[in-house]
Amino acid sequence: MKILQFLLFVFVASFGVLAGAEQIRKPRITDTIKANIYADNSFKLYINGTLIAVDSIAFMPHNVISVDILPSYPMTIAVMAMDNADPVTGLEYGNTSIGDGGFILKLGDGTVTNSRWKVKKISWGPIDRDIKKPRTKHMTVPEKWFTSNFDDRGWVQATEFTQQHVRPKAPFFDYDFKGASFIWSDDLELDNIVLFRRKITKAPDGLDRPNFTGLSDQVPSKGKRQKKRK
Ligand SMILES: [Ca+2]
Ligand SMILES: [Ca+2]
Repeated sequence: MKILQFLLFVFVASFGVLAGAEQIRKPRITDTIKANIYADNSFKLYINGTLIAVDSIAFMPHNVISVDILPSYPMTIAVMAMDNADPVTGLEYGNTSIGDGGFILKLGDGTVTNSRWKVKKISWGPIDRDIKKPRTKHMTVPEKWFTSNFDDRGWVQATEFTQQHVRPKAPFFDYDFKGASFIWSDDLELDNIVLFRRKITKAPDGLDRPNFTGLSDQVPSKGKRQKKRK
């Protein structure tokens, strides 16, 4: 009988260990990766259907947004990028000139912008570069365009532009964008609002990171306590 009790104890204990192994721990700041983003002139960034970052400056000066994100794969990145342009004329600086766009992103897992990203133009003008009688065209933004399951097969590949072409301003050079390319639709000047999408199936740097999806639906394990600093 005692042997039976012992076997039962071993079984229950093993089950507990196994269950504990599957239990998610609390994520730490070291589990996050940095997202560096620069847009001429502004952007909204969604990851896996959730709004993650918004450019804090709509027009000028040109700025970098650098935020911590908690990655989970597959990762669908969706961006609305906007050049500064009057919606009626497509022009800027008091309807006197055609401005140009540009978008670049690098994540701490090695994800970068390039021509593998998909793009769709939403708003463009002045049509035919006619500054005297400027006209613009606007498409309806597709419903749920930023979600993981959205079908972007009808979108085209983004066009890469050189750094010399986009001419990023400070503080672009203070952040890590190595390996990333500036992207837009094929018309950097006339297309004023564009949408981008890219699905990353696994981290480009090959690192195996824990998946903290659904963290709020369960009790995380306590894990090792970190020593308090005096
Ligand atoms: Ca423009
Ligand atoms: Ca611009």
